[in-house]
Amino acid sequence: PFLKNVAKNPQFIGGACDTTFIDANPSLFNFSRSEDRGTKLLNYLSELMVNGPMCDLPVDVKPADVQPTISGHSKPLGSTSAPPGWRDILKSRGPEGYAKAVRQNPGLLITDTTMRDAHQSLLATRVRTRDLLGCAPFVAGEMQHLGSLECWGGATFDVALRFLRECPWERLQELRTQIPNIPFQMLLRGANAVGYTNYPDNGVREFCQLAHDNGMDIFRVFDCLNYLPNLIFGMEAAGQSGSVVEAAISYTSDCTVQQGNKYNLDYYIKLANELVRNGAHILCIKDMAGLLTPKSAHMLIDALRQRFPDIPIHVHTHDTAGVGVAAMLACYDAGADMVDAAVDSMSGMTSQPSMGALVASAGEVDTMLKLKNVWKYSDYWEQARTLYSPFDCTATMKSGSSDVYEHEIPGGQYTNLHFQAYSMGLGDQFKEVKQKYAEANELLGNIIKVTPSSKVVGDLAQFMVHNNLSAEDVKNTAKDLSFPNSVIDMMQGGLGIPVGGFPEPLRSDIVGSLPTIHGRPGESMEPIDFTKIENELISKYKDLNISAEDVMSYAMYPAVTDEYLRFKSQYGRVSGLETRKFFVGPDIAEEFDVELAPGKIVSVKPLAVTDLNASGEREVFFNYNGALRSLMVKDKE
Ligand code: 3PY
Ligand code: ZN
Repeated sequence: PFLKNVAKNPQFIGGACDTTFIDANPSLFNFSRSEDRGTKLLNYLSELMVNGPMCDLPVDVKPADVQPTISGHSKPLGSTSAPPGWRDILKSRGPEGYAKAVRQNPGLLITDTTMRDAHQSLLATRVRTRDLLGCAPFVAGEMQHLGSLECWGGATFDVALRFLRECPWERLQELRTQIPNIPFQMLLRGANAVGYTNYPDNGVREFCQLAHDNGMDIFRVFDCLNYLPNLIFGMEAAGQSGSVVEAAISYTSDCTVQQGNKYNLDYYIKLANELVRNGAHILCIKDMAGLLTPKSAHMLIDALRQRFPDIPIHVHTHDTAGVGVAAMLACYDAGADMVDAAVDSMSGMTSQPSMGALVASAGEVDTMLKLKNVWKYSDYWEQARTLYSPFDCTATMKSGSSDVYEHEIPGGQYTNLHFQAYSMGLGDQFKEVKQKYAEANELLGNIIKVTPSSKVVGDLAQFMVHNNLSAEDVKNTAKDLSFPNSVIDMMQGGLGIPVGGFPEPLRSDIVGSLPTIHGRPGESMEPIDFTKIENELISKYKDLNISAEDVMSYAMYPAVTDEYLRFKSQYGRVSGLETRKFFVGPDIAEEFDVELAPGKIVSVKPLAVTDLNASGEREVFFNYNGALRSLMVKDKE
């Protein structure tokens, strides 16, 4: 636009200009409103430079100024040159054939959770697609014997749209292109899909199909109450898409305690039996809080192995108490085929146990992974992690803690609650929150606690802390208390029913005259009208190409997706920006390239931000691809 303005200026065309020409002609910088990608990008950068980060940085530290690198394999390999991996087996033999091959594999397969659960548990789920892609060629080229790569689902879907302003579907597509040889695995919250409440059946079915069509291979399906109808429904939705169905039993309590424990060994075996009968390709024990000890892990896996000799068993855990590697080795010893690990620099505490430690302990031959590659991969993440230091749980959390055996808080939630308490300078409150969490769980009938039921228990615990209520107070005054909505909804049956039901009279006291849902909630919900959503989005965002994926994002998260599309329409695609610049903006005089669209690279250098003018604005000057550009930005201070 600057060049165009100059070219149209009669004084310039007439040659009558000197070095004061620019100063004397401020109108040269009055650009007509341009919709081009570059202008949108500069809009975004200048907003950050004038008004600071658009999303809250919980800790007052800047992301590091690093470009994470990995030795060798910096370029995508492409589907023909990637070495064969387990996905090639899946593609040629189908889900049953893959499951059979996993079961027949004599060693221990590792699922790498670095790209999903590890950063969900340690870095508030903030890792951007760009930094996942930075190590993707290496993963495809050197880690091809991973049994699977958990890289999608859980909280990543919501956080990508809400905070990272990027499309989760594009993440899946781009990772798929760069890692064609390792099966991708996602976490599906059963009838809650990737959300926090049950969705209508057609929503979950269509979601699974679209995820499969975009490259997802394995769905780990769980239900937050181990409610069988929800689990079976989620399994069917995943299976109908053509994917591998990994049916997950959420693990709680201590299965070695048989008496007076509703979650004893018998409970798990009966549930496993139902899941196997209903078409699971793989059986998973999902230990979301990290409660499995070597003893309980061995007992549980041994019992399942004896009972179900043909089905692959996959175990997921968190290292909160510090026993993760030992527990996973016990699982291997008892006959598990696959366990989850996170690369060393993204492991430990509330994340998964260390991949390097597992490979060293189980053996390179057994795991088919080379330690030297794990270390290179870990080096990458050690650098990449510093880009997320404002979100890193180690700002407040210095270790794991074995009191998880008492409160049973899942890994990701433990990090959140810890951070909330400590960042308010109320470290003491965390102890109280943990105590109340255990009490709230008992009040609600000792339920399975994993997203979203864990959030309900957490909400009740915080409600009790803030209102200074004991469990007895809650029971005695339930009719008069204004419970959090999540608690009321769960008591109405919105998430399904836990084993043994919810305790009475508390349930009735909380629900009062509100209706109760009978049976599987999704069944009685009005189907999602995808055509209506599509039409609405097309007419609202005329400048965007609304895709089936956008429509699905909207169906899952209407308000969040609406805000994401509004952002995209205003600022364009920001996923090409380096992470530090995305979060806090660039420094003055820092020169950098941005990939605006695949293959379209532009060069940017911020030159100056002016003082505030009379209308409360600042002017931000850039050198953009060699041309001078400036934008006026309202200072919100
Ligand atoms: C999620 O649902 O996101 C989880 O990670 C549960 O463990
Ligand atoms: Zn987990």
